[in-house]
Amino acid sequence: RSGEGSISGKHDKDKGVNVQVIVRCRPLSEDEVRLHTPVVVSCNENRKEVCAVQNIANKQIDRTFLFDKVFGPSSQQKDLYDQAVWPIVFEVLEGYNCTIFAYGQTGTGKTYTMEGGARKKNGEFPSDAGVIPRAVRQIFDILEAQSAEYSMKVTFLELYNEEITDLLAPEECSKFTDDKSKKPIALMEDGKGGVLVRGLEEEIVTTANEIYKILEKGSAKRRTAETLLNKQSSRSHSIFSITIHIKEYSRRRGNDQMWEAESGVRVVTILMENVIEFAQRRNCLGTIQFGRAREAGEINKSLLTLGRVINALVEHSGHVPYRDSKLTRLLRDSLGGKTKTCIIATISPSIHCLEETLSTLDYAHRAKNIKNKPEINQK
Ligand code: ADP
Ligand code: ZZD
Repeated sequence: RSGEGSISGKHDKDKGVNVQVIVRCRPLSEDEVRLHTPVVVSCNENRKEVCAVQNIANKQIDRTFLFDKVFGPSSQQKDLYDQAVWPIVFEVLEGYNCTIFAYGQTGTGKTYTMEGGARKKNGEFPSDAGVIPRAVRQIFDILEAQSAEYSMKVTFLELYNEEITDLLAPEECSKFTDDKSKKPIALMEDGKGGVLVRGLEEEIVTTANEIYKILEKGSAKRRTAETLLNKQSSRSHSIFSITIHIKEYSRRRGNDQMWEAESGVRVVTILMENVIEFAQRRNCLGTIQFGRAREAGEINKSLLTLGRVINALVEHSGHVPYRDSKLTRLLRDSLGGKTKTCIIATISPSIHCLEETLSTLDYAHRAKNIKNKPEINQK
C-alpha cells in the first residue's frame, strides 16, 4: 500500500526491496606480502564501509563506500556465511526465490567465496568450504529439523562466449568437438518473468552428499571443458541452482506428523534458489596491469549487457536490455524481478588492483539501488 503516511520505505512491498550488496576484501597473498605490496583498501566492518586510497598527482584522495555488509581480509568463510547468507537461505525455505552471486576481478576470491576449499578425502566438511556447500548443508539441516517432506533438484551450467554448457549432461552429450551429439539448450521465457533453460539436465537429489557428488562431477567437467576448448576460465560464468518443493503437513492433536486428508493436502511452496557464481574475470597478477582500452575490447557481451541492465534499472530509463545477452536473461528475475538477490563483490587490497577495485566498488554501489519485488511462490 503506497497510501498516505507510508514511510516504511524498505519494506513497502509496492516499492520493492533493494538488492543486498556486500563486499569482501581478500588478504594479500604470500607472494604479495613477500614483495611488500602496498595495501590501499581498508574495511570497517562495523560501519560497513570500504575505503580506497588513491594518489593522484601526489595528492591522497580517499574514496569511501557504504554497503549492506563488509567483510575484511581476516574474515572467515563461516563469518560471511552466518552473517550474510544464512538469512537468505532461510528465506528460500519460506518460499522465496533467492540468488547469490559473486562479482569481481579475477583473483579476488569469487571461487574461494562461492565454492571454497576442496572436499576432504575423509568426507569431513572443510572449514574453508564456501557459500554453496554451506547452503546445501543448511538446507538439509533445516528440512530434517522440520521433518519436512520434500523433493529437490539441481542444475549446473556454464556460460562461455554466449554458449551454455550443461555441466551435468552425461558424457555422450558433451563431445565438445561434435556439435551434432550436443543436446540443444535453449533459453525460453517462462511467462512469469523468469527464464527456463530447456534441455538442461535436472538431477533429483535426496541428500547433501548427493549434491556434493554432483558438484564434483560438474567441477570436473568444467575443468575438462576449459582444457579442451582452451577456454580462458576468466571469461566464463557458472550457475548452480537448487529447486526445492516442500510438502506441508499439519500436525493433528494426538497424531504427530499426520498428513491432512486428501482434499486437505496442501502442496504449497515451490522454493527456488539460484546460487550463482558470477565471474567478472579480468587479470590481476599483482604487477601486471591491463589498460582500460584493451579491457574494453576484451570484456564479453554478457558482462557489458549486465552493466547496461544495472544502469537502466537504477536510472529507471525505461527499456532494460535483458534480452541482449544470455547472462542477463538468466539473471532477469534476480535483477528487478521477484527474486531476493545478494551480490557479493570481491576485491583485492593491493595497490596494483586499485583501478579495478574502484570500478568494482562503483559498480557494486550502483547495484544497491536496484529494487526487486520478492513474492512467495505458491502453487
Ligand atoms: P577468482 O575466482 O575471483 O578468480 P579465487 O577464488 O581463485 O579468485 O582466489 C584467488 C586466490 O586467492 C586463491 O588462491 C584463493 O584461495 C585466495 N583467496 C581468495 N579470497 C580469499 C580469502 N578471503 N581468504 C584467503 N584466501 C583467499
Ligand atoms: N573450489 C573448488 C571446488 C574447485 O575449484 O575445484 S570446492 C563447491 C561448489 C561448486 C563446485 C565445487 C565445490 C567444491 C568441490 C571440491 C572438490 C570436488 C568437488 C566439489 C566443494 C567443496 C566443499 C564441499 C562440497 C563441494
